[in-house]
Amino acid sequence: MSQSSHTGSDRSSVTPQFLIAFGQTISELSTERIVGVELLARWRSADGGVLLPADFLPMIDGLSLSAALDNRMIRTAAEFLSSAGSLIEFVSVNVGADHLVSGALVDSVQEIVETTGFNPTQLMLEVTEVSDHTTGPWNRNIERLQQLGVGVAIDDFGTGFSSMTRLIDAPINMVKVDKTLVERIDDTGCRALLRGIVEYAIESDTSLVAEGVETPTQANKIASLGIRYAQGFLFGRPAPLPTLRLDPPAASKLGGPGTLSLNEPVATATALPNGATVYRQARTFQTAS
Ligand code: G
Ligand code: MN
Repeated sequence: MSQSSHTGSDRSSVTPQFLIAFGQTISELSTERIVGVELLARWRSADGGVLLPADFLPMIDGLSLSAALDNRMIRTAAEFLSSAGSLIEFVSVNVGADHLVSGALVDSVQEIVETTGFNPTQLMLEVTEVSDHTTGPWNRNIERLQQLGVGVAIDDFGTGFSSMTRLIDAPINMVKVDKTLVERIDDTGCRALLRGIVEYAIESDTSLVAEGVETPTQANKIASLGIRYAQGFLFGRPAPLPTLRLDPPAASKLGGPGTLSLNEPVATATALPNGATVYRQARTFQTAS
């Protein structure tokens, strides 16, 4: 960065202190329970606007700054888990495939686990295959993360370079089915392929998340195929972490009747350090089949 040709104001727009973390919830379809939160990096620009990764990633040229962004988000995940970790099962963070393949990611994660003391089994790292990386380092570093207790998810599965052989060679913990496949859920071929992924997930104990679920119809079709988890605007839009609601919805998002579960407490309240109170309600829903 010291050799950057950016002007002063441009530089301030890519200075890490303007990084903010949004979160988007991930729900279990059968219960509509919120099981996880994906952290999404946003940058506050110099003029006060919010930049999406598509806007700022082109400014991050080179591995070292994008690795710094990954590490910063992993630290944010550790902080978030210290306040909300008892309410959810995991927090996921998007990391660069080059960062994973280089091995530096594993070293950083290990250092953050040691210095912050968060529970590594509550961290999921999402990686998107953007090119045909060498299999050896890819598999080895995934295995090292898993040995630390950290989970690995393949993001945007079904598009780009994500390949089936990767899944066969290196067992991962979660597959996130890309939004483009969710949009084609009525397509016979798409459904057949997804059924295959569901079989794979059962066989290898991999969690399946459908991404970009926007309608109750999509959610019900996804659920009936056997995909367990979903994420998308239907369940919650990305929002700044302090405003994120982790309690179940008051009414079923899938259109089924909501029923209170009688064998669990009606609600437990947890005070967060930011002063907000999170109510976790024991509520189960029947999904329309
Ligand atoms: O590649 P990845 O899955 O990490 O991308 C997450 C991005 O997808 C977020 O920036 C978020 O704003 C967007 N997103 C999440 N859910 C939906 C959705 O239901 N519809 C659309 N159009 N975008 C979504
Ligand atoms: Mn992601």
